[in-house]
Amino acid sequence: MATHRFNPTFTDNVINAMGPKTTPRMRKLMAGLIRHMHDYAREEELTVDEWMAGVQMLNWAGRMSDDKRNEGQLVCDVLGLESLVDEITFTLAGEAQDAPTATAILGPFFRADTPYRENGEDIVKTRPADAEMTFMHGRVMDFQTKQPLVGATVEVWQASTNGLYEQQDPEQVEFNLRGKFKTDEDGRYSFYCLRPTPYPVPNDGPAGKLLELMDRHPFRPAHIHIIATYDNYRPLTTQIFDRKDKYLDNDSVFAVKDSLVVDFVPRKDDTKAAVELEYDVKLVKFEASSGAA
Ligand code: MBD
Ligand code: FE
Repeated sequence: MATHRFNPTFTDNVINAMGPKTTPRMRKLMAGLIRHMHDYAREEELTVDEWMAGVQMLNWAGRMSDDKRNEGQLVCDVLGLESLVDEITFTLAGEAQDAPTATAILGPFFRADTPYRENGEDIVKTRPADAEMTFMHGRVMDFQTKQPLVGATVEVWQASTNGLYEQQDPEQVEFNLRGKFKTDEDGRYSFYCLRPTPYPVPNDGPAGKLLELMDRHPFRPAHIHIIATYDNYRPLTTQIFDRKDKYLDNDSVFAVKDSLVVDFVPRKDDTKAAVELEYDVKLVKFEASSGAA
């Protein structure tokens, strides 16, 4: 059976070492992981030095990670794994013509404890000199009925124009460029934010090293992160991207989807913002879902 010149029973021995108390899912996931890792090592004839370089990368990612830095996730992101898992998990929801809002990856800069803010509030608490202020607004609605969802939560976060999220940057006040909003009686949310700008993912760690070794740039297209939730609806994690951005076709973490590309347009009669973005979020009710929730 083995088409290679290495010990033909080795991989099965490792897989079969799992005991009877392993859950079926764990047995399947680990067997697949072991089989693919071993096949990979045999196919590439991975040397001890090359394998150890990978181990050092993993250890480096671990040492670098804390509550402000998730390097393991970023390594997965530059290798496309988080975007692939996102696609696998949400494929059924994202394919129809009139589709619910598509998902995109969470990324390493989400913060669980972001405060609620009032609709119309400015999330730019530390304002960069080159800020292009944006009024973002829209509705959250039921994907099928198009009825507004009153009291839905819309959580957003974005990097500043220097390419840093607030937890990466001691110059920004805590929770700058983050906020949670509740939709009003018409299902509407609104806030002022920055027009997002493209930036490099942190490349001073193993993710950056991997990008360099693969001769790839670290840039992400300008984006705003969104999580929208409502009782009995499938929670949505996504990102929206500026159509004018030059990195749409080569995002360093492979997260762009056509339906998530949006247009910022000039805003009239508002001294607080030069551009605006209207964006409606369409959520899927759990019972109405055809796919795996
Ligand atoms: C980001 O800002 C981001 O959104 C993702 C997904 C990965 C790295 C940096
Ligand atoms: Fe991001």
